[in-house]
Amino acid sequence: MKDKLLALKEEAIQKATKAQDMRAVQDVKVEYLGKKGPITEVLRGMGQLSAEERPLMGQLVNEVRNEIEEALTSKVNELEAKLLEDKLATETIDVTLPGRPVKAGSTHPLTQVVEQIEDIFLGMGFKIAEGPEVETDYFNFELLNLPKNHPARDMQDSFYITEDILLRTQTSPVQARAMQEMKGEVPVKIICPGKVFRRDDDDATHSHQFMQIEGLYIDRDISMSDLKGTLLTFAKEMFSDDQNIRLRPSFFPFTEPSVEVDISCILCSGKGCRVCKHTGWIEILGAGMVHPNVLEMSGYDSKTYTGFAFGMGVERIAMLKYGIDDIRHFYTNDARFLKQFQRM
Ligand code: 2U9
Repeated sequence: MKDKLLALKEEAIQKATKAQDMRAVQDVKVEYLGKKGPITEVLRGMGQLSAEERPLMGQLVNEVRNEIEEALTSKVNELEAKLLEDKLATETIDVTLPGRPVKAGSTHPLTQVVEQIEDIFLGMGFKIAEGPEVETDYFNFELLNLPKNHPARDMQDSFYITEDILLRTQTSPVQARAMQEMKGEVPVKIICPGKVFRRDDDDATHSHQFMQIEGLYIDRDISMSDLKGTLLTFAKEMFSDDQNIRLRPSFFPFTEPSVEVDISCILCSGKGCRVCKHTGWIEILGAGMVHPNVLEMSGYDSKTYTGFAFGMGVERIAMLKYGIDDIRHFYTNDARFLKQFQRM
């Protein structure tokens, strides 16, 4: 029996050593150490041995089994190491290969124009203020010298949520809020970019939602010439250094006097063309000196302080700067349009 066991051991170890893959190792294990294998059979026959022989044979069976198991484990380790080696050899990464291009998005052209305008005014010492898009009638109209019954408050012109709450029709309420927070302190020198909403039929030049940037500068001795200098600097930096501006009298309830501001035509430099309707000028914004009522209502003594304010539609500025002929391009998200504004 002892010889038989030793012969089995040699046979099993030889087969384990020769195994080419995990499957073959498993087969050897099942063949020699499995329930129906020869070693288990020897163990079953132990009962027929004498009391002296039994412990010796038991010890030998254990040794044989351990040695076979060791041979199997060592084979498994060897095969695993080889598998890893093969994998590393076949899966090497060529770091010199060009990468796959990542499709990057880009900021919306309107956002880009807002940022350009912000940079220009930040350079002149303005700060940026923001406020809610859903406003009360009080901040949107009342504080801006548009009392009840004013035609601009017509239900047909604005998106009312309740009788007293609406989507802001301009960013001016942000300035009114800023003035109240400043509690009569000066200077108030802010620009307010943001979305505004008006009940309008959309066409090539009108949109029921658009972006505005308004500005406000209140201090002692602020005059119309400060306004003109500020807007000329803006026009030169936004369009070109040889830009000129002109102010035409106008009317807004929140400013007195009020003006409309033109820039010399960016296409024909003032000579006259189709874009400027042969006038040489293009209107870009409205402005004026803050109405004394507006100053007083938000806590500023109109005898001590004066201020200027202006407002512009961002789409209009962007359309002029980039020669865009339809405001709806900004809101229909045609990738061919948007890609032209992709920044590298
Ligand atoms: C306060 C006081 C005064 C803001 C101003 C305009 C003139 C103006 C329009 C331009 C084109 C709006 O987008 S648009 O339709 N805006 O003409 N806005 S002065 O005046 C203010 C604002 C806030 C407290």
